Amino acid sequence: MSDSRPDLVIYGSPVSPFARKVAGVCIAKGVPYETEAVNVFDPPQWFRDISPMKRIPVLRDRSVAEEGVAGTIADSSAICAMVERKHPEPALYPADPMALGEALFIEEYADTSLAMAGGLGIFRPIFFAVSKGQEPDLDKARDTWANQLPPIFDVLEARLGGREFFAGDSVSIADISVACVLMQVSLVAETPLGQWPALEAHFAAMQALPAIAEPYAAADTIIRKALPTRFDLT
Ligand SMILES: N[C@@H](CCC(=O)N[C@@H](CS)C(=O)NCC(=O)O)C(=O)O
Repeated sequence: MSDSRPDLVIYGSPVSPFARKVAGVCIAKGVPYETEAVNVFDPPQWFRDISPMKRIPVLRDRSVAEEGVAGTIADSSAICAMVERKHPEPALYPADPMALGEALFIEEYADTSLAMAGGLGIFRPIFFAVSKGQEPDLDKARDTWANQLPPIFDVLEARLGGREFFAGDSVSIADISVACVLMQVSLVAETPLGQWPALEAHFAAMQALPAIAEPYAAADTIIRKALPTRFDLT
């Protein structure tokens, strides 16, 4: 009897922008995957063993090993690079050395600066409070939208330089990373980007891609149960 299960399992939740990034890379490449939910705030021992930084996502490749540390990779950037090598088409990392470097920098910038501001400054103060039955910290979220995010959006706008993609001439890991992290804000708040027209156009184009839209829809279904409408932070 053949095993019809996909090789790849994403441990985590679509509510994580980093788990959505990995799912997006798989979708863009047509690679089947499963998602297995893990409560990262109180993970079981088997998950602590495969996630030394106690973070989601972690990927398992069942074709390598079905349990234990073997066959697992922690950290979305490491996972996406591995999936690219295993499934090279369509390429999501530019071949040109400079464009590759630019793509990896934008991925890192999204995963750190943008994620810190959007996640810790907006998503968590709203969603974590609401899911505990508390009032959302809208002052903090509004301050983040007004003061912390604009300089980051300025950088992204400048790096786009009016182009369609952040690096190279097709969708890359940079575009997927920025969209997944920015959508963490969209899960809980409106994201008016009129001041940054290239970023606004990029964000709209990315949201139309199944690689971005499908994992986001899974997260949105979860979030909307606790938070029926998004906040206006302006
Ligand atoms: N650099 C990591 C970041 C992963 C990360 O921060 N994940 C969050 C969820 S979005 C997490 O696991 N947080 C657990 C915690 O804060 O204890 C990656 O790209 O995978």
